[in-house]
Amino acid sequence: MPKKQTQRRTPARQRPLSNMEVAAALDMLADMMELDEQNKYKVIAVQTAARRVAETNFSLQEVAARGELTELPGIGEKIAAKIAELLKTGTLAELEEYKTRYPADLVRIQKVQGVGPRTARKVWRELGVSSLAGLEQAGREGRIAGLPGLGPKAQENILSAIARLRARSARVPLGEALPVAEAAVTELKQLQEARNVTCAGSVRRMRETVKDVDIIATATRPAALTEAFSRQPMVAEVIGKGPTKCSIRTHTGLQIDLRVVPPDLYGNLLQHFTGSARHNVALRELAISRGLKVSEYGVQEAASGKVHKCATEEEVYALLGLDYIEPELREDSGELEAAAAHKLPRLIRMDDIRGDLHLHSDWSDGKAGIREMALAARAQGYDYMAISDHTQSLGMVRGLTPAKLERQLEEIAGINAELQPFHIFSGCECDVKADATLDLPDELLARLDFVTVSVHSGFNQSRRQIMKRLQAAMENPHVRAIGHPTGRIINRREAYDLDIRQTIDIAAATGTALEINSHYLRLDLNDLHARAAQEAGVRLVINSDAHEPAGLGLAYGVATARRGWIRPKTVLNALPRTRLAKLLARPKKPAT
Ligand code: DGT
Ligand code: CA
Ligand code: ZN
Repeated sequence: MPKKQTQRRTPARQRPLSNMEVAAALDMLADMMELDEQNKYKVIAVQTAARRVAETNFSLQEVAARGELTELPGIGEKIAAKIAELLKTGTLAELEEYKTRYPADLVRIQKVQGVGPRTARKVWRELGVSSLAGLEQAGREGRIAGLPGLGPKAQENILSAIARLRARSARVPLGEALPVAEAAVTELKQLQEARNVTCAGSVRRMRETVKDVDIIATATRPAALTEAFSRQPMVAEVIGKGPTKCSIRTHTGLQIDLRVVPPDLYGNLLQHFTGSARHNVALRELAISRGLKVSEYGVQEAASGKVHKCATEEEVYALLGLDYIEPELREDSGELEAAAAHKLPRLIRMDDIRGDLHLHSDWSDGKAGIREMALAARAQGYDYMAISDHTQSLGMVRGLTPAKLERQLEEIAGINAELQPFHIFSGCECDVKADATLDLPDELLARLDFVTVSVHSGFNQSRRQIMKRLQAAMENPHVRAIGHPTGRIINRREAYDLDIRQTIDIAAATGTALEINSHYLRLDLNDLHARAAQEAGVRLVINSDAHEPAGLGLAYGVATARRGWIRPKTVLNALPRTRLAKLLARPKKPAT
């Protein structure tokens, strides 16, 4: 027997699949189902399960052994069976069957923006293309343009989408990293050797994506802490371990670097490892101009050589004559100058938020009734909310027709009578259609308290047409806000081709608010755009876009706002209920 085959026959799996590997197999299955144009909801169920598995911070093997897979959120009988099969055999028969029918790389082709399953199968059947590189080459040679239903324009779009895909890094969305980071900090704090434990790096600065998680700790016995950390249940692999450092990879695939530092330097080191690198460089330069040298070993007086060790970050900044700078602002974008001049903004905080003005219910694609959403919003401590269900022309969703909206208004009035002083503002998330018309008649929009308009179609339109749509929406006197204004999905979809400067200017001129959508994959407006909007006098609204009570959180949106230097008075849903009601009772007016 040839040597190659013997090798292949060595036991298929000596090591059980990690959660990441199970998630990857489920993702692959979902991709194959999509390629095969299986039922959309079934695809989504498998994708959701993959995400749940990827987020799970304990060993699935043990859960499966106890027969408790179905107790995990979002995992039903059928998917539990698939996971069990993967854990037991290392493979999935259903997935293997798909792989006999389609080349595995074809799923990557369908993910190129503007391609999709049908075109992917077409280029494979007609051109024999089954990889991204092959698709790119076919495009360069002009062969895509010759296919039925495609043309030179489509070919050009595909080529530039591939280029963007290539440029995209492997950074993890904050919403996936932060829960893992927080769990790690909690576990570390419970170890008896631990004293202070804090997240540092980009996670602490709440960047929308992160490369890894950095944690700084102090300990009674540092080596005992790194040793104990390396043996935590969340650890899938120890990358490196020493007496004061430990790098691990969790079951979710994320890397965590733990550094144990001396207590008297905790402030210096936390400051150093929080970064950003650019903030630190600027801080060092500023220090030099004041006769000081800043490093992870302390703040040194250049003249005398005296070293100040700082147990807190506040001391580090104070020694340099600076006000304390919140981690979200540490990006070298004016924060040092502002801190020196005592002009840092009072940043918006979670407890400034009084309500949520973009919520869905089961009147469109939400999972809960209006009353249930209202009770959940009230339980968050909010004083008000707006119901903003999708409107009729949005394809997959049973959106609001004028008749449905009339009935919804009656239901809202009833619930308001019951729940006052908590208040539900009526509204909708009205589509602005590809032709720049709104999806519901003006007479109806005029009767709603808070109309948000969003772009949900025609993502590939020209900048001119996109701007025409946004302009038409904002110039409508009944439209109070633009939802997820750029349409980007982090790591998955580029923004449509809008002119952000012009969007902000029109928002200012018309008195329309722009949303910071708090979904961790949206987060648009982003930090920089939000800051520019605030400077132009535009109001922002930080919304969850929740489709169920569990989706109500605004933490990522508020973090984005803080990174954008946003003050409470810029934020519409930081207004008390009566002031917001008054504002909405009056016509929109331009920013002053
Ligand atoms: P990322 O890429 O999402 O992990 O971003 P960070 O900021 O967490 O970067 P990371 O993990 O490479 O380093 C953590 C912190 O350590 C960083 O924010 C500042 C500090 N640091 C790392 N490298 C340098 C450097 O070359 N110069 C300075 N001044 N600080 C650095
Ligand atoms: Ca980092
Ligand atoms: Zn939307």
